[in-house]
Amino acid sequence: MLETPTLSQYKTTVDKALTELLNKLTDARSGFSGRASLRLLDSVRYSVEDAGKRIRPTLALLAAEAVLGSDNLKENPAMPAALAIELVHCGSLIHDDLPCMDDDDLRRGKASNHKKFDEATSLLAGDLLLILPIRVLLSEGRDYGIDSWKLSRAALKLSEAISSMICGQALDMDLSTGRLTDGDIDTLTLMQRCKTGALLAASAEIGALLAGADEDCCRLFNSFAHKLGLAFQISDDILDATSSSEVLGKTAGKDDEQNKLTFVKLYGIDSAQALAKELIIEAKQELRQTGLSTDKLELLADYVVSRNY
Ligand code: GRG
Repeated sequence: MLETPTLSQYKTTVDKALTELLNKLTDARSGFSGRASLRLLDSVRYSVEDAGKRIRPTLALLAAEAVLGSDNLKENPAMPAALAIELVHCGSLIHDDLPCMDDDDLRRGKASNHKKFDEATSLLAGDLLLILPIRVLLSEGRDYGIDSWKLSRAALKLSEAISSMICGQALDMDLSTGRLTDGDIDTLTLMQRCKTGALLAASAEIGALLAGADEDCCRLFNSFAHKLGLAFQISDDILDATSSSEVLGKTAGKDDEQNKLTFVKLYGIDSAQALAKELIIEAKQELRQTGLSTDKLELLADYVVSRNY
């Protein structure tokens, strides 16, 4: 991700920090050791390590930088949240690929978690990655010296985003199974706002919050990232329809195959593309007007719609 040298350092840093975190969690005192959980931990590691573009943690770190006016990555107060958020995201991908959900064999260029392990293990790995991040945020945050009021607000926002994702996924399932038949643009926008937008919005908002932003500033980052989230999802729909499984690292053409309600279906590729670009322009303008924009945040916003996987 974030192929530009300016942003690739964030993926590298997050990759390394996640491995260190998982190593720490497997330490005997953490409650995860013992033969019973070895397979489960392997499954978690499989879906967390060296994987993904790390857009959400990067967004959290960049929002914190924008508030602080400093880009010292080593001391970025959003790091515990950035890691927690990526863990949630990885868990959601494991669940999303299960046969009872989107039923996909390929993820991030390799076998999806239940194909590599088994359904029960993957279900549990996803479950663990739902609750573990709250613990990570609170305990790593405390070790970072973040005050408990900020941490509890961040944990609340993260748990709200997780609830939202789950509701968005439920709506997606209702639509794709035909239980809900009146899906229109409002339904689609709501579904994606919950399923994809909520975690991206929480990333930016929590990053800002941990850096000391006030309520108004947090709201602004939330709104900025929701626009990014919608553009991100529109791009995802376009890539699903136009790219290949090899490039995407996940099965292409699934939306059509599973009769999903998508922006491509409602608007067509060209109009969907134009809408995504417009959203990014609006998002960047919003941030600029308040003086909180940075070159890196704008680079990330552009990447959301220019990415090819
Ligand atoms: C267990 C937290 C949890 C949720 C269960 C399955 C589910 C409910 C929600 C699904 C959420 C989901 C998978 C939304 C799709 C978001 C999306 C387009 C993901 C792809 O994000 P990228 O491109 O992926 O950032 P990488 O692989 O780069 O990390």
